[in-house]
Amino acid sequence: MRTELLKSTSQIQGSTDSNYLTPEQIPSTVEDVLAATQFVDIHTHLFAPAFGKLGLWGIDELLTYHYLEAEFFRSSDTTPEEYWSFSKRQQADAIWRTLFVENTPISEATRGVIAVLKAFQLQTDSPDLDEARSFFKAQTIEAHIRNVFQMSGVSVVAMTNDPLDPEESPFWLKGVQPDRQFLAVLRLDRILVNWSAHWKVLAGQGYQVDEHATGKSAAEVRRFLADWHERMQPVYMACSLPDTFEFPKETAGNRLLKEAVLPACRELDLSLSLMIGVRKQVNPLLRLAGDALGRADLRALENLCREFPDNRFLVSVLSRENQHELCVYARKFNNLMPFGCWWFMNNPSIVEEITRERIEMLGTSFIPQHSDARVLEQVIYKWNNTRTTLARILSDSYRLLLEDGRGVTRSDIQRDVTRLFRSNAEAWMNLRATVSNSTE
Ligand code: RAT
Ligand code: ZN
Repeated sequence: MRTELLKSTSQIQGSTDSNYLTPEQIPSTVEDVLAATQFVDIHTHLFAPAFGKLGLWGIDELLTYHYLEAEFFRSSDTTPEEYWSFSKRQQADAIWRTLFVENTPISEATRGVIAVLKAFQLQTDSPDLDEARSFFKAQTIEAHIRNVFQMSGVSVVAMTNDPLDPEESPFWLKGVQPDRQFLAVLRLDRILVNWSAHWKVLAGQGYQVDEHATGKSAAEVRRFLADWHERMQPVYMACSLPDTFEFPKETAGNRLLKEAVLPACRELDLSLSLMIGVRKQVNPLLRLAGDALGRADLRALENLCREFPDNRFLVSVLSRENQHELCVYARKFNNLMPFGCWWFMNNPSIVEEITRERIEMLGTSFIPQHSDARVLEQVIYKWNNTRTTLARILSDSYRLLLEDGRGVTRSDIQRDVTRLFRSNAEAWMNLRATVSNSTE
């Protein structure tokens, strides 16, 4: 049956390429191409070595990832108050004991730690963390980064850089050399979502802004963005928004979005990334692990895409229920680029569902994944999992195409994988220009 299909494929006019793969060759070719292609990671919370201690890595950081902290409280009697009073090392020990020794680590986040230990040939069932700690202690950060990037098949990552973060901004103000592997992203949550708590910081820096973002405020925020653009050379601007986000609506954040951020993005030729659907601090006791999600009304996105055709929007949505609408909007607006399976969506079963839907509705015109890594070594398991899931999905897509009557070559697969995992991101981050600038 399959051979018959293949024969009929080669009889189609223009389909006589002898390089067409047989149905049996497709899965292994897809796997090979995915393994050999260097990916661009469009959203992480990693930092270049120049940012010193802000860059998290090693076993204690891996174990105290907030995804694991949330799981820890489900299986331990330790209260959040007690947990936060522990040292980082004690926290990591408690999480290891609870989630990895007393329970089997079968959740996505726990399996991730196991996969990282395995990647470095460390014991995965040890009762304590001694071996892992001494392994990581022996690494020097630059060489370790090179190794980790190579193991994860990632060539470049985008950071998340908040100019109003009191720990981060001093590095920028002092001057940081551009790093070809860690690209800056100007993050605007404090300005667009929490203006009332942060306008005074801008005012304190000499920008003439006021609490309600009236008068000169928008022009002054534009000046602030231009100054930070100069300092950071970001590859895009970004903001995470609540599920209640509405546009248009008369708020300080929306005024600054419309009159400062969107014009600045147009002028500087930068995309704006909107990550929509977070419900911050539904359980503040859990700190970073205390955020949840809500279904958003994506008409706000529709309005933005239509009203600002000269802006480009990179968009990820946190609610599973919003994923289908996002694909529909991407079909309507080519200034909208869906990216990644964000946070609570980044589990293989949901990634599979979302990605199949996106391929069916958008072909290769989207960015399937970002890692959102906060701890360096996480890129190893996150990208490995993405490759595994994508291999299955792409193989199925090519098999269906073959059954419909069109053969597939290795170079077709290479072109598609490159577009999905590199060139869409490169185009929306103006990456070629940035990389060549930083090497000049
Ligand atoms: O996935 C995460 O680690 C979240 O805590 C958020 O940081 C989210 O990814 C974001 O960028 O807001
Ligand atoms: Zn993030």
